[in-house]
Amino acid sequence: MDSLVSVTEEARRRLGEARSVAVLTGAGISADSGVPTFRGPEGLWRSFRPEELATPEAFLRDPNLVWEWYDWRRGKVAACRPNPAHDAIVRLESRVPRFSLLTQNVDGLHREAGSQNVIELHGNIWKVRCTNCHEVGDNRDVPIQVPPHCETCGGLLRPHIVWFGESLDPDDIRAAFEAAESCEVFLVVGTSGIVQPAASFVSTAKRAGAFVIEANLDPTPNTWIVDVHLSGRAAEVLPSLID
Ligand code: BJW
Ligand code: ZN
Repeated sequence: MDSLVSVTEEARRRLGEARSVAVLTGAGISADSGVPTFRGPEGLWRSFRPEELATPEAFLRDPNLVWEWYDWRRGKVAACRPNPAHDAIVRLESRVPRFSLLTQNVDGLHREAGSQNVIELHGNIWKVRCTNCHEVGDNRDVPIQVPPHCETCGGLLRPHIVWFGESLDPDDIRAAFEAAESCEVFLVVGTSGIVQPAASFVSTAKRAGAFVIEANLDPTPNTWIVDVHLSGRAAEVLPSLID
């Protein structure tokens, strides 16, 4: 039977030798910074119903309610800093010739840590989009005026975030699948692996021949297809895997 040490060593060796790496992250990597996750015992979906807050229908019904929820979350994220897992991914990017970071997180902590080639699949909590003229802009107001309006046309602004039932940016999806299909090592960190299409990048990478490493506190639906599952907190597992 493989010992934990040899499995971890194999993962480290593969990552150390790879010339192309793609990383997929989820809420678990930011949990160590204090950002709430969605699922699990302390996840947001324990206290809030996604269909009332994270769908276009919910926003049409009650934009103020949705904005108040985002205002509360923006306040929480504003108090959080990148952790050693975000920092380790920055170091990984600096030494790998072809590197892509695909994140489902909207908190912006990867860029704040210094990651360069980042695709924010589900948008960014510090961006707003006009429902009328569709212009996207930055807004870091905490608290934000509820509801906020577009400076250009006066239209109602919404969070620049991908809600359930909405399509991800087609260019992002294309780039993400391309990264998953062409990398030698695919590292998936802190995601429950149930939200599509992001969850499917893991099996795409595996099918295309990548060595797949998962780092998570718990097993996920992806665990049975990955080559190595490293159990633990991202802020501890990633630095020891990457450095
Ligand atoms: C740690 C840790 C530590 C904790 N260290 N680890 C195919 C089949 C079925 C359904 C669909 C399908 N295709 C599309 C759908 C519908 C839907 C979907 O996937 N639903 C599923 C729930 C079944 N997908 C969509 O609607 C997507 N759009 C789309 O596909 O458009 C085309 C289409 C539409 C409709 C039908 C068909 C096609 C859009 C998805 C947008 C997701 N948006 C959200 C909310 C954004 C709001 C916001 O942030 O304000 O994005 S949902 C929420 O989940 C958020 C996250 O990015 C996303 C993923 O969550 P994540 O990151 O995995 O977090 P958690 O909390 O779930 O897990 C945390 C993990 O970390 C756990 O595993 C812990 O163990 C671990 N952990 N602490 C390491 N310290
Ligand atoms: Zn506008």
